[in-house]
Amino acid sequence: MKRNEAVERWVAEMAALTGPDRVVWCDGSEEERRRLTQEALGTGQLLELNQEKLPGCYLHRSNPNDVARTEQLTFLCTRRKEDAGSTNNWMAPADAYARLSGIYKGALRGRTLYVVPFLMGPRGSKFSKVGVQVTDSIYVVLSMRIMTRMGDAALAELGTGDRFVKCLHSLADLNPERRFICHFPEDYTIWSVGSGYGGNALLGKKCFALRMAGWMGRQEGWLAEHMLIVGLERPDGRLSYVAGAFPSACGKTNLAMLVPPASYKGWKIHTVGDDIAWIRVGPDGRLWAINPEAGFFGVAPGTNPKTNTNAMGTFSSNSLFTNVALTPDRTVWWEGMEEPKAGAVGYFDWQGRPWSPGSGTRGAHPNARFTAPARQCPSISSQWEGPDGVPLSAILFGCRRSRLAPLVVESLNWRHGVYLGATIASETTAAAAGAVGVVRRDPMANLPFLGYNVGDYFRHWLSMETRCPKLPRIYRVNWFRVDGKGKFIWPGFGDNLRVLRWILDRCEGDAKATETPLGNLPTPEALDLAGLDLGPESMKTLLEVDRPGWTEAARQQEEFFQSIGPAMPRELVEEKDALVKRLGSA
Ligand code: SAT
Ligand code: MN
Repeated sequence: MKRNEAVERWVAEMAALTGPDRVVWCDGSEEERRRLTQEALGTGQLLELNQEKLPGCYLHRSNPNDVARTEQLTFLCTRRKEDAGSTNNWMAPADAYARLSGIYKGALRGRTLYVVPFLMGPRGSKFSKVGVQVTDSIYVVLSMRIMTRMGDAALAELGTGDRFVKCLHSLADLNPERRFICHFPEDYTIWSVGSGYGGNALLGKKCFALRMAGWMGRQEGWLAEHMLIVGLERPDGRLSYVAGAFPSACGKTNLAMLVPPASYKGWKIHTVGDDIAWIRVGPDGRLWAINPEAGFFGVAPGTNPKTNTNAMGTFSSNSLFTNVALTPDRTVWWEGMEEPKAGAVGYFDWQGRPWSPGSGTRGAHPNARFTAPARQCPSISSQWEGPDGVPLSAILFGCRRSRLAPLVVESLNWRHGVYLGATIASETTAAAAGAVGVVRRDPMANLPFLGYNVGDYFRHWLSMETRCPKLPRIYRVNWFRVDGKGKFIWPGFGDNLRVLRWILDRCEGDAKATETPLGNLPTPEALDLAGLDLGPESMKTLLEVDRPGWTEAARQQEEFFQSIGPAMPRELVEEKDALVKRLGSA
């Protein structure tokens, strides 16, 4: 491999700061994977799973204090505080560098510094971007190997250039008091210390592909979004792609690889991505999306052959499992899989403690994860590594709301669609540290991952109207309404295709809708409900427009918009005012 002086210089600097015993450059080869795996098995960072049933699969148990993203310890370090905006934690760059340097200093004494060049986006795509992560965690190296195009492939793409994102990572002492995830977009730099967990430590993912790329996209005229990408093919061969933003742990992975209901003969699903989309205006004037990642970092609990058989197929080999339970024959188990017999012996919980099913404690952590190569997905699209990506027919904004938000709403136009995305509120999940089930604002399901001021972000979304002549339509969806007993009303999973079908039909102009104050809702007949056990009462709830509820919601939106300050675009405040007016005129 040809040497890249800029990378070498930066690695030398990071080594001088952290003081490792050894520096190892990763090339991404199979031999290297084997060697690192052996080493991690030796230190106990990985445990071998049953190699007959799960070939190439290993279990990792993280420190129990380090099991989810820590948003309160995540900072944007821009020169001007306004550039971080009202929703991000901010630290002055000089302060952040000084504070974290103190923690990194000598932190790798007795350890190895691994150098991991990685590519976000397909090889040979002009939209792809290179990063180099240095880390002291083999688990991180092996995860990056699955989640990105790692090693020589990335250095080849960089050539002799010096435009790469510099990612410094150390577990240090895993002390939550000394844990920081800092982004310096002006310097193309990410510094993360004190955590080995996914979104905190695999720096190509949320830190680069959303926060850093968001910053770049704003300057370069494109969008970095927390979205799945999926192709839907009808029996007659028509194929349309949809991108969908949903908060963490709200079913993006399941939707990206859904299995059509039995009555949908001839329909095919083409998975392109399950978490992140980089979206640009193509030469044909449409929006085109690539998936910058090469793997899936999915929530394990709840995944089973019924809810997501394609995920089960994807992680059946060459995958890592984090914080799941271990079975007597050294396979993996989590809540939502078939319950073993109560009192069965030989199980271990996610912390490695002897555990028995039915004991009343959890086997897997609620945010337990699988890390699996996308190419192994049975429903992977033939286009998933296409250098130009795929053209989008519709954009979904999803939320998890047990009340209020209807099953699906079509926006009236682009601006209204941006408003629908900007005003998402969703119940929190175990993907981030903190309380679960609390409704919070999550604009574009991207709140935790914004790389700049949320007001400027809204403006950037609005500006697509002038940049893109053939915009896709925007829809807001909610699969999570519950009935009086707290049970989900909509069956979800594969049956979500019924809603997507209405959306595709709308985009092609032949499905019925009713205009409501919220936007266009399907008429109950326009949704295909054949074979579902859903009475008219249930459908009424799923498609109701709760005027008092939305009037109160609009008031809360007003507060949110005001909290954004001067960067808040007036257009979205006007959209809210227009909603209030529509709600008032019965
Ligand atoms: O750990 S990640 O942040 O990558 C997963 C998620 O919360 O979406
Ligand atoms: Mn995510």
